[in-house]
Amino acid sequence: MGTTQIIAVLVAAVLAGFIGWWFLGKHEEATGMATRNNNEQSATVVVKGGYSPSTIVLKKGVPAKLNFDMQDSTACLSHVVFDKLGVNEDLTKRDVTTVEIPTDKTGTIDFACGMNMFHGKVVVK
Ligand SMILES: [Cu+2]
Repeated sequence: MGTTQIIAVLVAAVLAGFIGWWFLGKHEEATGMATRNNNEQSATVVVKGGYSPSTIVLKKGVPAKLNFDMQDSTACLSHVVFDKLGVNEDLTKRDVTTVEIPTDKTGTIDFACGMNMFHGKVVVK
């Protein structure tokens, strides 16, 4: 192997490592667990250029509240829409807007901004 080939292999290895780290890191960051106490669970979603975390895992059968912490001033994210639940909340009225999530059955409940550009989901399991 010539020097050029060795360098090419090294660069490829570094790139592969970086891509792996990026995806794993992202994945971890994107999922949030709800905190549970007594017979209630809640989770906070920060709204700032998107939803963080964008996936929230809830436990089935425990009443759940999602607190949307509004830190974005663009019109795009001003509303949060849960199509399945018939919820369309204006997040600009309060700093934190609470949405109650039914947890009577397992499944995924999607939510999005008012223009359907940013997405998140609640997974009940
Ligand atoms: Cu939008």
